[in-house]
Amino acid sequence: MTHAIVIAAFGRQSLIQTEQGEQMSAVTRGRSLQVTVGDQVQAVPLGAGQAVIESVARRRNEFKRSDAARTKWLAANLDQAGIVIAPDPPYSEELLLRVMIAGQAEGIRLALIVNKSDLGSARTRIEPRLQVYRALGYEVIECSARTEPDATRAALLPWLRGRTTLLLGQSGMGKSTLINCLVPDAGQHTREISAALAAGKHTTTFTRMFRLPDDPQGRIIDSPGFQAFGLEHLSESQRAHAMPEFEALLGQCRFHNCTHRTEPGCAIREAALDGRIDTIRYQLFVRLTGESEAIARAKPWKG
Ligand SMILES: Nc1nc2c(ncn2[C@@H]2O[C@H](COP(=O)(O)OP(=O)(O)O)[C@@H](O)[C@H]2O)c(=O)[nH]1
Ligand SMILES: [Mg+2]
Ligand SMILES: [Zn+2]
Repeated sequence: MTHAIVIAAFGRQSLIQTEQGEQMSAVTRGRSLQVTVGDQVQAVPLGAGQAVIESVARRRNEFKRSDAARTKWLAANLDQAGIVIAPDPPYSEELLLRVMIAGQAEGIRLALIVNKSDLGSARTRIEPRLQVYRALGYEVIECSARTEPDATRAALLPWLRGRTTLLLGQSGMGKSTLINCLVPDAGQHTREISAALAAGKHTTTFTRMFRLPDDPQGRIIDSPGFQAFGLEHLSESQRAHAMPEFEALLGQCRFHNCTHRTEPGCAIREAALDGRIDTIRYQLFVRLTGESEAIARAKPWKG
């Protein structure tokens, strides 16, 4: 039995790496055993670069999204996550809120990576939003992966150093450009992993972990871009607790089971109405709750 870490996952196939640095393609024993990138596993080598994963260690945290039908794990056992946004095409405030709630609910340290900072006027337009995130305590790191690769490395490598970081973001923000800027041989690695996983042409549809140059402990995890980010795995209360600006106000509403939408005496709505908390995030939060209820109503009753 060998101890290993999952460095790429594609369906039931994964690529694992032992402490000695040996890589093997692996499947799990049994369908109920699911692995994701960053998992610590016990595996039995079968020879010829193959292995069977027998067990998965308890996760310190996990970044996941879910809709009514299924849950998708992005990665586990993270030190932090960088959410990549850009001024053009404009990032979605709603997707950003959802990703932030998912990470915050797991206690994962989050930073915003604002790419394409070279896009002057579009960049200026999002500045008020960046101020909101800075005020909430999130680190905001600016870069231009395509036009200023050296400055981008200088801005990001100190933040990445010695840590395991998940990079995630909606498509088009420049995540692939960023990975290629930070990991010199990312393209070659991805082709090798893709071949090992027999993923064929779907080179961007799986999550994989890279080593950072000149950084023995540093790891960066690239994940596929997304167009939707469901939070069905989180209760209303867990979502509310994942909003840092709500924290001091929770418990001050008139009703203990307040949904912070229309109830009289809601401390959070009052704070949004008089500008003490950001109204855009508040309104998006309220919309999440409404959507969740619609799904709950549509589910058949199982008595
Ligand atoms: N202006 C500008 N464009 C960028 C920058 N980084 C990436 N892009 C462009 O944005 C587009 C999407 O980049 P890509 O890395 O494929 O995004 P991904 O979908 O997030 O992986 C491409 O046309 C890139 O050339 C940047 O720093 N500045
Ligand atoms: Mg990409
Ligand atoms: Zn309330």
